[in-house]
Amino acid sequence: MTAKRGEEKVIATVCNPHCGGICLLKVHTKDGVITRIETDDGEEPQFRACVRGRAMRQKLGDPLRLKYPMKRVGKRGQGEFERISWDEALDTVASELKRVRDTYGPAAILHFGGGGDIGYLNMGTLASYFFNMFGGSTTPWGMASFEGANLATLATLGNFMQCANTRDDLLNSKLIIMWGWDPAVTIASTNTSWYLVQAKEKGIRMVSIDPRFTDSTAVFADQWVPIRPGTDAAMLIAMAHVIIRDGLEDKAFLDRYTVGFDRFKDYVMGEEDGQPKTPQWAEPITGVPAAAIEALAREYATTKPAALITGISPGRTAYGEQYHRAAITLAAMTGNIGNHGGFPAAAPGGFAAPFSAYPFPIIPPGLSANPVESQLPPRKLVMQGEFIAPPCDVPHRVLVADALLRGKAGGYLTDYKLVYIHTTNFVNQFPNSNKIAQALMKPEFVVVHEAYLSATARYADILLPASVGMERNDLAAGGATPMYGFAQKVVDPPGEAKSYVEAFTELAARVGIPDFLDMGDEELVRQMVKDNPEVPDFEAFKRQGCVKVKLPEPHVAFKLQIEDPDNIPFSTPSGKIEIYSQQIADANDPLCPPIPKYIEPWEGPNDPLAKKYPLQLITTHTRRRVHTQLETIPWLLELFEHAIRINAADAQARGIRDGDQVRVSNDRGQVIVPARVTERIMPGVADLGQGAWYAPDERGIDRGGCANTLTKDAPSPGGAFPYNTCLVQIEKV
Ligand SMILES: Nc1nc2c(c(=O)[nH]1)N[C@H]1C(S)=C(S)[C@@H](COP(=O)(O)OP(=O)(O)OC[C@H]3O[C@@H](n4cnc5c(=O)[nH]c(N)nc54)[C@H](O)[C@@H]3O)O[C@H]1N2
Ligand SMILES: Nc1nc2c(c(=O)[nH]1)N[C@H]1C(S)=C(S)[C@@H](COP(=O)(O)OP(=O)(O)OC[C@H]3O[C@@H](n4cnc5c(=O)[nH]c(N)nc54)[C@H](O)[C@@H]3O)O[C@H]1N2
Ligand SMILES: [Mo]
Repeated sequence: MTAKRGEEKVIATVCNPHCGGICLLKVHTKDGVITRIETDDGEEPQFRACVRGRAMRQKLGDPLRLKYPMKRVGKRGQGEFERISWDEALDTVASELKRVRDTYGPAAILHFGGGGDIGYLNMGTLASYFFNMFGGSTTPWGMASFEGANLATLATLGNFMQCANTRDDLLNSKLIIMWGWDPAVTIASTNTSWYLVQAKEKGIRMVSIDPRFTDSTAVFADQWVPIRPGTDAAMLIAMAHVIIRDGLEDKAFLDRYTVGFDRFKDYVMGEEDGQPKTPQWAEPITGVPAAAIEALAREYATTKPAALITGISPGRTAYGEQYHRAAITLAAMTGNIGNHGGFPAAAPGGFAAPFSAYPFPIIPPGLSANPVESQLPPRKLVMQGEFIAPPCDVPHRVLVADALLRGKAGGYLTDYKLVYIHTTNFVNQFPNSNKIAQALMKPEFVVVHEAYLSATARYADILLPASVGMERNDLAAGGATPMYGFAQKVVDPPGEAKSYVEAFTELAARVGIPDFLDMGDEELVRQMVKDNPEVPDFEAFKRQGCVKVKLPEPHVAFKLQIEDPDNIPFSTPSGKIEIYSQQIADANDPLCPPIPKYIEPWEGPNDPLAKKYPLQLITTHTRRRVHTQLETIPWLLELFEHAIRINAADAQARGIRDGDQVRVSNDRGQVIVPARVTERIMPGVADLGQGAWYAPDERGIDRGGCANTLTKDAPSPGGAFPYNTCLVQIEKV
């Protein structure tokens, strides 16, 4: 760094480690070491960092950081490595890539990435660019966070990335329904909680629908409605029944802006299948009293404007896409789309503001296609305007372990021979960790490009050490609170760790990709904002660490379509909000119907498996970590104990007391963790926070308490990841 020895420097940067927030950090350094982190105390809205952002300096110096390239010395999976040079590491990776491509074809290279530290340059897009230029790869599809929401929103509203109002618009609501949404913990865009505090001060009523009495419920809500996981579509559809029965639907809105309401109405009222979807029908399914469903339905339909904020977690269930489709339909029925104070009931973290940055300008469009995919027929259930639309024969991410294990013989496109994993902790974060760990023993060669000795890194043949935020430059752009962040380099990475830009540029040269990138990361950030009127002064952007985008009024998604429907259609095939989706109908899958329906999830209370495993497990995002990241930070370990949270009645029936060690198990695996006995979760449901580090002992019992040791590796028909559909038993050990 340029400061003199002993001199303190303060550098502005942003923190965006995949929590959905982008916050300002003012980082004090001395002699190249971070000494203190402050946050935004400037003009409103301030992008104040949370406890994780302020603890970030312990992340950089973590003893589990990978500092040097390494090669495996013991058996794969044992985690024994020996330091090698970058030259040896890159030469080996380059020759293996070429060997596998030339021997088996590029589809035999499975490239798996995409989470991590999500700046534009380091989120994995660069890796896709590399593989596309290299001749292609198999790139599994499906977004863990919200694939169900993606399908539902594209099908119904024709857009996914821009379907949220900016958070300041919440102050225009008269009723806010937090449906499976806990922004006090999950951030869901910087400042969401700040606006909710203001909404509370303003007296705006808030209701929380959640199996847990969350921190957001405790702080913001006037009412808590506990609901059985995976049954949200049933409650929403029963609310639709009340609204139709009482004639409360906004008929003018439905006539003008939607198609297919009559088909939905027939289903709801029982014309289609003889079963009216009344609150009494939904009560035994959802566990929510019919009177509460009835009251909320009437309240939502008669309080205008009202914001139904649908969290994405209820959509991470079997048939989770139906929940999102039903919610958007309800927002349309009440005329709460495109108006101030309403909300389209689509994925809430969307990129709300009319940003110019989203396309990744450094990738020439013609070169960004994957040659392996261009040759395959399209998937059946691809919606018009889909952002990433891999064809059929490319495995869903939930099925990668199965694809590796069974390959061609199991009906997959090919036998996968080389796996390149980056920006994701595959073993830990995808369903059925034991199966993934087993599957990673199969390929001929495994590269893990990582910053930590993660559960996945243990399976590498070659480990490439990556730098993390604050050790390199990157661009971040925030949605529901509009801003750009300069994720600026503050200190050097440890040892020989390198940024993606450096590593892929060097790897590209070795495999013979000419002109991959000819500039460093700061210059790339400059290029990305070059023509962006919202970032007129690059030097000021760098100095201040962020640009707060000032909008003349809160941004409301789909306002233009609602104000001028004759000239500005929705981007659906019909130009309208599609309650009935012909695109979905064309795929002809009875388990993904063209109107939103409640389909009983597998591994629910009525599944025969419930006799053996009677508790429904949910796997929430916790305040102590971001997925598996930050898990080893001592300050954060003090904040929140990793434990299974279980209702007092279920604990008592099992002789479990608060703090007891318990075994949580099903046919896929076992974890041993402490139990927290609480009234803050409904009976019959248990919560094991996702992201704890997978650590099987010699008997295969996961002592780290990773949620995915228990979850099932089956995607929902519409692509949703069923992380919250999982039956378990809990017993005292
Ligand atoms: N601190 C922290 N913040 C994060 C993350 C993190 O790891 N840590 N991860 C970030 C990422 S990538 C994402 S995608 C988001 C995820 O954000 P969310 O998906 O919103 O987070 P979750 O904690 O899974 O779930 C939110 C709430 O939904 C409830 N819930 C679970 N299942 C159901 C259900 O079936 N029905 C209903 N009604 N409610 C249900 C849970 O009890 C929880 O209170 O969070 C982001 N923010
Ligand atoms: N049971 C259960 N499982 C879940 C969820 C759930 O709700 N329940 N949520 C799912 C969701 S929403 C998500 S988004 C996923 C997240 O899943 P992942 O993205 O796999 O989770 P992370 O722990 O963030 O893993 C990112 C990895 O990238 C590494 N990394 C960080 N920065 C860099 C970098 O610049 N370069 C490289 N190469 N590596 C880097 C980190 O060290 C870390 O190991 O988890 C999913 N898994
Ligand atoms: Mo996510």
